[in-house]
Amino acid sequence: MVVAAKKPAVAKAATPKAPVKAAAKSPARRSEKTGAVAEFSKEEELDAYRKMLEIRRFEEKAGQLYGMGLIGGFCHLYIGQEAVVVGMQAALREGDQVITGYRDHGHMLATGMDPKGVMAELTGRRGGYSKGKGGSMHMFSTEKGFYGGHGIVGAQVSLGTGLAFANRYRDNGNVSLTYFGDGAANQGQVYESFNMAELWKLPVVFIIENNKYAMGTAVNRASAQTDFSKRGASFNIPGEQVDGMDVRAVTAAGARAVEFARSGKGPYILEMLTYRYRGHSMSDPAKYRSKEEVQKMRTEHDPIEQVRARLLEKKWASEDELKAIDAEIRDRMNAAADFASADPEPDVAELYTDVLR
Ligand SMILES: Cc1ncc(C[n+]2csc(CCOP(=O)(O)OP(=O)(O)O)c2C)c(N)n1
Ligand SMILES: [Mg+2]
Repeated sequence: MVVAAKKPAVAKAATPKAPVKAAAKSPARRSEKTGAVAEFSKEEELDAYRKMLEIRRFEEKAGQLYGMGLIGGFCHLYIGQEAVVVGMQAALREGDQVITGYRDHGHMLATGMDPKGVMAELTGRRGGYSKGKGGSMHMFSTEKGFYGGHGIVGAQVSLGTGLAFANRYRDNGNVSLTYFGDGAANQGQVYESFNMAELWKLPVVFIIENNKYAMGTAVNRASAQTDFSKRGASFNIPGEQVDGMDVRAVTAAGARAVEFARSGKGPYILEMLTYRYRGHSMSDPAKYRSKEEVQKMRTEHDPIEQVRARLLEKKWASEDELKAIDAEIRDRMNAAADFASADPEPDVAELYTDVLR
């Protein structure tokens, strides 16, 4: 595979003057419904830049702590997929819920959970969201509307549908964002959930994060239907494919889907075409894809680079200003890591508290 020459491809693809032309290069990556990519204001671009960078820097720090032996067990990084959660979160309002699988740090940060509490949970410390007893895959914050963090592939889909059922029952107007992967999309309970969600017109948006792999298995080796936006067809659930590397496309599709669900029309499926740069978990031999493939996505489709290029191109921010934002975020993530390294582990007396027996 040929590696594309450095950055320009991203800068060019992201040039605001020619978004449609750029998107036409890979039609499958555009929102099927609208075709066009919504423009962002300066504030929206800066906000997306900050939020995506916060997730990226958090994850890089988590990767370092894992390498230092401070994080044990599994740790699944979200690097590369940041535009999905940041774009979707923009459509939510207080009271809405988010639920996902084990690749969950980005979702938590997007809902506004504190990086210190998330990092301290990764290192198994008292100040962690689950008091240091849950780890990477098991964190919750009802305050921020985050319902986990689930290690059983696909399990969150029926739970997320249940959240939507409760919303409907209580008639509170809230929507459940239920995220799962391309691999999880082949689980049986997903389809039982789809059936009930459409039958009872539940306010749930199913977001399938198609990052092209389930552990080391490529989508086309495991899925008979690789267009996941069509997976609800036999239940009459509408779906669309979205360029999950372009935060503007995600934001526009997210707003449409959430509005659809909130207005009582029932569930909606968004297939996010995205990519993870790191391994499945920290212990991934990465033999199932080439370095060139990863590099090509990084140089041509990186979600943060796209925003950065637009900000510079439109002169909405200077290199120095963007560097200052980055420095401030790095400081906060370093502080989170310091806290997560210094905070004590849970007391032995906590062994049986908060545990279902
Ligand atoms: C029910 C169940 N089966 C198998 C596993 C092992 N497993 C963990 S992650 C994973 C792959 C899931 O891939 P995908 O849904 O695409 O999510 P991604 O990791 O790409 O975010 C598998 C098979 C599991 N945790 N639960
Ligand atoms: Mg996957």
